[in-house]
Amino acid sequence: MTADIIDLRSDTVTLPTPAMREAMAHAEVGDDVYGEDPSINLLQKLAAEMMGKEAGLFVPSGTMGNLAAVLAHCGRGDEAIMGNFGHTFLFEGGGVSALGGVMPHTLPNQPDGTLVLEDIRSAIRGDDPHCPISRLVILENTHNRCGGVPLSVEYTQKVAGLVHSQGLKLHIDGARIFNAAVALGVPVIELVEPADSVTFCLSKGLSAPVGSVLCGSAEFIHQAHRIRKQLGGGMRQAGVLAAAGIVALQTMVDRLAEDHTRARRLADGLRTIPGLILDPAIPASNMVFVNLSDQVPLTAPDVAAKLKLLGVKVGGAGKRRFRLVTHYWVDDAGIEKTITSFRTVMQAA
Ligand code: TLP
Repeated sequence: MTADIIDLRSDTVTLPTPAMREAMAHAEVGDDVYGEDPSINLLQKLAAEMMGKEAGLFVPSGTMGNLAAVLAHCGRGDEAIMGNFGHTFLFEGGGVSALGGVMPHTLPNQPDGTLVLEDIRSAIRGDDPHCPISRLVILENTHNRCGGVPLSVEYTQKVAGLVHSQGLKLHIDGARIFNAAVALGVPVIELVEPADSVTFCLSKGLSAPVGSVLCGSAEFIHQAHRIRKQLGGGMRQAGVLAAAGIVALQTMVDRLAEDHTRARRLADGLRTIPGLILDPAIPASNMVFVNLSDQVPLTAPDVAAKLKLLGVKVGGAGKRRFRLVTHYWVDDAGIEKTITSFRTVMQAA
């Protein structure tokens, strides 16, 4: 990423840090399908310890982590309860249905990313041969589409209590669980303790080039490991990737607070520009959502194209809505440049 291009489309655009490249160059590797890649084994151990789970499984993407989790928890025809704005429902290619025959049962996500407990209770089916079997509930933390909001420990515990009392399992799509922990000021282990499984991503705010880790009980991970092989995710000498993931976990977690501070600064600046309407809540983590007011004669893609000419890339989230995500490769000057560029484009509109 060159410093003159400010890329706020996502934290997935982050490049590996120099320390990661160094670790990758010297990574000890082996055939991971035989369980012989020391770097992957170390990453999985470290990840499991950080999540307070028995075991971890390195997967190429968050999508595969969530898919392997759903397939490990559910059988064909079973139902997984999830938010209608959840990433698994909206943005994972329908994989749970296409590859697992699992039925998504969507419930309305509230603006704070939660599912209403009563909605979950009513969605869980009784023992009736007419109905699919309710097997799993999925929460997303932080919740991407709901503004990057974190879900609290208390809420997660309540959902887990309900879910477990009915014999279901709880999976957390924790692609950005470290952002949630940092935003809430709580240990990540507490956020995921109530869940049976969690996927978290190394390749978003933590800046590793590739990969996510799925964590859960040893038995669950044994099953997920088989499923990863079925999905074509057995990666051989992928320790070169895991080595970057280890650096990510060891050095990149605490600094996420800087991204959150910059997201607030960005929101404060954009709020002052006529024609832009910011979501009322202060950004809770690293995402800023911006709408164009009805008076602006341009669409979001028009504005994004003009910003790009000024060296600022923003993500579309609808015809009149953008998503801007702060990360390691956007510094204070990048935030100021983004605000100035938006002002220039909006003044000319
Ligand atoms: N999210 C991407 C896009 O797919 C939208 C982004 O730019 O934010 N869970 C959550 C909550 C995610 O936001 C994402 C990626 C994933 C899972 C999937 O991760 P990958 O891209 O590694 O498959």
